[in-house]
Amino acid sequence: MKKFALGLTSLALVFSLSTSAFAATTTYFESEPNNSMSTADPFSLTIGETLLRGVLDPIEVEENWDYFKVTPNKTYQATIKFNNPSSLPNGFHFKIRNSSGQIISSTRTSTETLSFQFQKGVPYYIVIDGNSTDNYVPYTLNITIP
Ligand SMILES: [Ca+2]
Ligand SMILES: [Ca+2]
Repeated sequence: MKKFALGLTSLALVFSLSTSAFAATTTYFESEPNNSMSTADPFSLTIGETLLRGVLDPIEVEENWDYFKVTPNKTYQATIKFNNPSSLPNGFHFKIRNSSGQIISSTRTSTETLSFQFQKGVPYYIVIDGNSTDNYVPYTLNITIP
């Protein structure tokens, strides 16, 4: 009987580990044109991982920004970083703008992680900025909410 109870406990442990390994991941892909607040690609936030994926075009092809927009349905504390920082050019970074267009937070390098609190019901714009990217640069921005 004691053996049986032990077996159940380790089974429960395995189950909870595998459950957390499959925590919600939602991916949103950009849709061009998205070079301004009015053409931003909408996304939602939830507990787990939210991925924003796109390609930053060379500066000579179009305006060199990708805008994403979110209006959270809850207040969330999040960490935000690029998934593939080493493959991004120097100076590749992102900003968070409010609905007036003001920059309220930003990174300066591709490897920086931002800690940010999204307030419920407030619109935010996340802007991917390649500085002076002269090549097509695919990126994944990872927003993690524990
Ligand atoms: Ca793009
Ligand atoms: Ca764009």
